[in-house]
Amino acid sequence: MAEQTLFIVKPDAVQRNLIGEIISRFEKKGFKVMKLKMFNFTKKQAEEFYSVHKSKPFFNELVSFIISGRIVAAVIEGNNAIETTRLMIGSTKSFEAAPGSIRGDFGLGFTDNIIHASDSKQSFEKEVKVVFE
Ligand code: FUP
Repeated sequence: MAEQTLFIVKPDAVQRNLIGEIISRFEKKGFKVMKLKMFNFTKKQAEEFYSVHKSKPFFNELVSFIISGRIVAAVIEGNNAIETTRLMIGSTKSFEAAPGSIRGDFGLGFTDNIIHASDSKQSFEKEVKVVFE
């Protein structure tokens, strides 16, 4: 069943010229790129985007990082998009992420962990509004 999800190439990956490499993985897997945008989050947008983490001790660090440079957001579509994309990005701590996953292949960071992807339909719907509307 065709489903959509959203991912963000984070500032560390944009800085390291990994935009094409990352988008390419999703295209090769079979997903269609439906929306694509390069921009900087305002602080307000970033706080809204990450509002589920508002009470967490790492919230300020997370917001500072995501606004620290340009990012690329994409909406992609394909079978089982949300779950499959989460598998493709790998676990949150890049230094623990499985080789073969995006985080596992390209980074060692935790806050600076290359890529974000929606973790549920509810997150996708909220995130797509913050980024594209
Ligand atoms: P993920 O969905 O894999 O991006 O991970 P989480 O939703 O658990 O966390 C969101 C972001 O917060 C992650 F990209 C990394 C960052 N984070 C920290 O910087 N410190 C923490 O202790 C936990 C998460």
